Amino acid sequence: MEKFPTIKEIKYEGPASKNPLAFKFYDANKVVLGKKMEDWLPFAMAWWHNLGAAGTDMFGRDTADKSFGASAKGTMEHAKAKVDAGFEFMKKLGIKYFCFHDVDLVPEDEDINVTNARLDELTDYILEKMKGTDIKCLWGTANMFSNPRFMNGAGSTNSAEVYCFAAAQIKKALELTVKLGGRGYVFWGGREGYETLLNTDVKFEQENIANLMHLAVDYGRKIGFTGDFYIEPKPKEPMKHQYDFDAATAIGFLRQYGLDKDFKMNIEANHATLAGHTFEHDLRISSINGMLGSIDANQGDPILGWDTDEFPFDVYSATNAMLEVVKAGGITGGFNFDAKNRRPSNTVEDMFEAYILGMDTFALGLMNAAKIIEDGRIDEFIAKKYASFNEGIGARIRAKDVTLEELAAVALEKRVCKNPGSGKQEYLEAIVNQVMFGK
Ligand code: XLS
Ligand code: CA
Ligand code: CA
Repeated sequence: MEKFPTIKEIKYEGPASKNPLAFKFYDANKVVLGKKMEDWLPFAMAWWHNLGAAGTDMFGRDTADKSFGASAKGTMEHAKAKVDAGFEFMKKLGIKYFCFHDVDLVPEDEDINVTNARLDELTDYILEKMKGTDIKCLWGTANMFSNPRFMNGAGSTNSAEVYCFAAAQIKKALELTVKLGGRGYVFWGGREGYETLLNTDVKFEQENIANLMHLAVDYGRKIGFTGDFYIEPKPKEPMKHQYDFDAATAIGFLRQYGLDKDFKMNIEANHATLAGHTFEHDLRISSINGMLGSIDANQGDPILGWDTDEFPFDVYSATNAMLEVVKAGGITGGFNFDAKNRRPSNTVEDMFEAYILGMDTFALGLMNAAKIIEDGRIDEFIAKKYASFNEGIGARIRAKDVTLEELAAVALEKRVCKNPGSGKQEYLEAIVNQVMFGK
């Protein structure tokens, strides 16, 4: 039985269409810069938001019905109804990947063995569903932040017993990721941080997190996981200080503890902006370090200072992000819509329209990025901006063929520094607008 009987397959109808249940810009087979849109943009459904989040917030209860026809929530019947709904949803939108936490899939029992048995049963059911489709897991992860046992952290906990429970969850989630053909495995350190130094040994906690990651890599490789491990940086929320503040911090951590060969970044837009960066900044930092892995495609709200997980709508941001992705040659991960409908958007149509919005926004971002690259003026400007390093003393600086005394001598001889050259930001921004909106 269909879970969304009123919704047909979502098709591309082009920019003039007024059908809310059609793509205006995402045209899976359209070739952009030599590659199909669907290959540039491997979209993924986030199990937790799409099949789980029903509008509950700090002040009010659910506004949407996400029972998907099950007689009671929090049952295996409901867990299976979510699988049915999820697969129908992905098929109707042409989405080929999903991301999950262990506890998104099944109701968690007090006894971890009961939960694990449920996970086995449910992932068998998912495997059945996958047959005859090209839908796969993008990445899996263990939720080590909701259960009260993780109140002082998981890898960073004070309790060796809690650390074992974290290990058990990671072990299981890795097995499930492999079982479901996952490309990646995520560590988002939801409780890996602290509120006050009065009760925290930061060095010890960070070493313990790194040890746990090493154990996860060893086990993952042992059971045939060939994909990437990811750290998903976030500066705060739920903790005041989170260890994986942003891409630069997480990359430093990985290098410090010898984890950089197995790990890349999973960059979430809303987390980058919470860290006081732009989305594209964290993508650039990841990519220049060879660690651009996957993307959690969402957006925050500049007026609200928290993790609002909105569907991406900001075309400028998507354009800047896609410039990074295209210049990196694409990503081996995907674009996971870690986003939820606004609380009053509580219908089934809203669920589909949200994904259409997100997919169209990134399709626009991709097409704009291609146009900006093809236009060439911005790249040309950047090349010219640094041209003084192509000859003379500049070329010698690049070749690391100078001493500090020699450099100083050049300055002393010139006596006064001439204008170093305009940054021309407004000229460049105008090019972006012209490329985006000009005919
Ligand atoms: C929370 C994070 C989380 C991760 C996966 O802010 O975005 O959902 O993506 O644990
Ligand atoms: Ca995320
Ligand atoms: Ca988020």
